Amino acid sequence: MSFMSSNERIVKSICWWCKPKCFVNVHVTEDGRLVKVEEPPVKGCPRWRMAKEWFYHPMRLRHPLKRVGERGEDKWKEISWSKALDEVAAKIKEIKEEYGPESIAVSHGTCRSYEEFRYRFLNLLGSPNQIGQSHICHGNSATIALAVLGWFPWWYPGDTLKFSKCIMLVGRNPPPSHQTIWAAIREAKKNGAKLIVIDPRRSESASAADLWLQIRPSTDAAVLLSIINVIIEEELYDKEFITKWCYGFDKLAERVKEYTPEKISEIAWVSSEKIVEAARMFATNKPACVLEGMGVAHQHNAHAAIHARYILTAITGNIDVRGGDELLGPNLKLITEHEMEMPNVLLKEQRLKQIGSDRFKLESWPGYEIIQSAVERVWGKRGDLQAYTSLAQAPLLFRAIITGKPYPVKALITLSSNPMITMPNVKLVYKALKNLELYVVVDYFKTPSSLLADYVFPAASWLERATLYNFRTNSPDIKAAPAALPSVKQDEYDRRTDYEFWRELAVRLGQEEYWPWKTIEEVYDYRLKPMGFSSFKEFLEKTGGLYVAPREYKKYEKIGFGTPTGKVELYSTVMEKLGYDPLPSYEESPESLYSNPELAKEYPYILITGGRFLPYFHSEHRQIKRLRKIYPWPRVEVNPDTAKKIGIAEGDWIWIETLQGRIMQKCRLFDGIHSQVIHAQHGWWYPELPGEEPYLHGVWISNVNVLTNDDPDKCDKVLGSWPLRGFLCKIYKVRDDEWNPEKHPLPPPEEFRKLFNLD
Ligand SMILES: Nc1nc2c(c(=O)[nH]1)N[C@H]1C(S)=C(S)[C@@H](COP(=O)(O)OP(=O)(O)OC[C@H]3O[C@@H](n4cnc5c(=O)[nH]c(N)nc54)[C@H](O)[C@@H]3O)O[C@H]1N2
Ligand SMILES: Nc1nc2c(c(=O)[nH]1)N[C@H]1C(S)=C(S)[C@@H](COP(=O)(O)OP(=O)(O)OC[C@H]3O[C@@H](n4cnc5c(=O)[nH]c(N)nc54)[C@H](O)[C@@H]3O)O[C@H]1N2
Ligand code: SF4
Ligand SMILES: [Mo]
Repeated sequence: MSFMSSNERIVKSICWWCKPKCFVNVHVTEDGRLVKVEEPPVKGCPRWRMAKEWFYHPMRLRHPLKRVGERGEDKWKEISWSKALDEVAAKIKEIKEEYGPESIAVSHGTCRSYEEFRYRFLNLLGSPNQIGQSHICHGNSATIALAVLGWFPWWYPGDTLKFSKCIMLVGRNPPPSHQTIWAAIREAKKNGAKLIVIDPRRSESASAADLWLQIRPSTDAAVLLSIINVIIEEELYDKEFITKWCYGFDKLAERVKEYTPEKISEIAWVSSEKIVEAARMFATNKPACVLEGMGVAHQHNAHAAIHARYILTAITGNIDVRGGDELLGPNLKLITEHEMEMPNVLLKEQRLKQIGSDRFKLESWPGYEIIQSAVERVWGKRGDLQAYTSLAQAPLLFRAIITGKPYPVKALITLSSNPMITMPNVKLVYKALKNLELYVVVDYFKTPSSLLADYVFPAASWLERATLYNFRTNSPDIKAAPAALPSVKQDEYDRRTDYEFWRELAVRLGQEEYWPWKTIEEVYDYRLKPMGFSSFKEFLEKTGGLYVAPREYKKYEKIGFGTPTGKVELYSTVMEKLGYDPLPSYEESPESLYSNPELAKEYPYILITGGRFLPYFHSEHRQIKRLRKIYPWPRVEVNPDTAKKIGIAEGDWIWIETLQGRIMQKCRLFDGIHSQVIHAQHGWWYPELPGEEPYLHGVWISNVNVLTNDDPDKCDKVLGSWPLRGFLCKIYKVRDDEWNPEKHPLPPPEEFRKLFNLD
């Protein structure tokens, strides 16, 4: 902390507006007002300039709110924190007594809050029911990695990626999604690295690639298994590593025999030459790594594609080497985020009740117990958070809220999550949220989800709270920063950290002895003590907020792998034990041109959703005028030949329709997409439209999750993750006599309902 002028100081803070979590300098006046956020060291960040507008925005929540009208009427009264928490705690107690603790659930979004306290709260309460985005956002990758490698190779941009000689991006596009990773890839490329991109679109990454495989969506498992087939056929694998450290190579070799490039070429719409070229390029340039992203994680068959991706780096000898899949291991002295979750306090009988864990067993309690005990045996501590490796399945939980089966779920707390936009099948989510006895939201802003809540709590943002981040326990490193601004400002706002929210609720529910620390800084004092720091403050002073542990490679030569066999499990004994196929295989999507030709007659295009774009982050920042000026409306990418055939042009509003419903976005002609593939953006709502029903700040108009199908039968059968990409749709023009978001006035309620098929 250094002083700039007499009434301004600079605090080195950690920005959580998106994934790189950059250190940024925040300028603050002495009386606690934000002056500005300085430009971060990351090129191309579009958000830092919006800091002041964001922080002082009129839709930013200032005080806790209690609903006074019906759900969805957008009528509220301000209430104090203590009164609101007393009332919420009393209601939770009542629900717990009547229906059991499992009837109380929590939902999370992408990891940008204190992830560790949700399960601490739930485990102590006795509920196994946390749902969230980690099921589809790297949590599925982390779970498979822990199962087959015994640790999750955290894609750590700066210090490993730049040493790679071959980088394969599978369904991942870092230029808009993760700028620091892209900077490292560019550095590696400058040093001669090859870049292979597997993506149905000519993304920014594909444009820069040495080799681009433009595949049919959701065929990644087939393509990766075919690449493995070539590597084995041509004996390009690392024989020594496989003999010493891999389990099940012979069975794998047998399995991939049928995945010949010729056969897969037909399935995946990519030439066999390119499959062979990718295999050779990957296996002969070392070290090599794979970064898989949401193009893979959001498929119906995600587990197989992700498993194949880890097999690929393993058989080429790229595990725990610099520039490959580096296994960092835990910080053995710090009290980790995972330890803070207290998974062991939940009784066995409660674990068994986790919704979906009898059906989707890998990323829920049954898998967690087998996977993490092997990890702990070898590394001395467990890996990635329980909130990423043991979850209730969201689509089944929402159904339980509606039907009461397998048992009633009556209360939901969503903290740092906006399910009305980011969960699949939002019409069902809407029905579920309305059916709750208690719905609590903790957020920075008013959102469509918060409109359905009984209580809305204003969260202190990253600018108003201290951070100590241990990479979800996947790394020994630590990133930390103090709060830059006060979270409470008399007569202006009264926000609390997410930690204080959980603690205050927990204390009211009799968990006081487990939450002895009043503030998040006190928690950090406690967690850092075993590392020899007397306090969080001392840690910041001595390290400047960044602790990087010394690196050591090929640690398996000393300790083995954290799997049941102690080896890399090409053939997964964990999956076998849980009753699944231990090897990956390709399965056609249940809703595709080939599996459902009848449906394809009416819905002839393949829809992919949610490819990242700047300047937005998921559903956030649509309130920020500075950003809306740059990017006012949602875009759907359509091949020019397709557009011509249908009679639509650049900039037209078009309807996108699936079996679930229809929405409208603006057409962007793009010749980098196949003529049968459509790519629609996600995260769109219109904060400027009214909050009351049926408008709900425009949640039904352009929100792509109106279209996604969360039918549990269509979810990944091992992980329970839901498909957000690769299903059938049709598109057609919004007629000139129909309304669109650029037209005024807004249609009256009944007309609006009709237009968007709202019952
Ligand atoms: N169709 C489709 N759907 C998708 C995706 C897709 O590609 N296609 N992507 C999926 C993926 S990978 C993800 S991760 C999810 C993201 O899903 P979410 O995490 O739900 O989305 P966000 O809009 O980032 O954030 C939700 C809310 O959290 C609030 N918030 C942010 N930080 C904090 C905090 O620290 N504390 C509190 N209390 N609130 C906070 C924000 O104001 C915002 O309202 O979306 C998923 N949904
Ligand atoms: N600007 C911005 N940055 C973000 C976010 C954001 O919302 N906005 N969200 C953050 C979060 S939570 C996440 S998870 C990351 C995700 O970041 P990434 O993992 O990079 O994911 P996406 O950009 O969603 O998708 C990557 C690519 O997958 C392709 N794709 C679609 N279907 C398929 C398929 O079937 N196979 C293959 N191989 N590719 C396919 C898309 O064309 C797209 O180019 O981004 C993070 N960064
Ligand atoms: S918005 Fe993202 S890229 Fe920009 S400073 Fe924050 S974390 Fe870094
Ligand atoms: Mo994500």
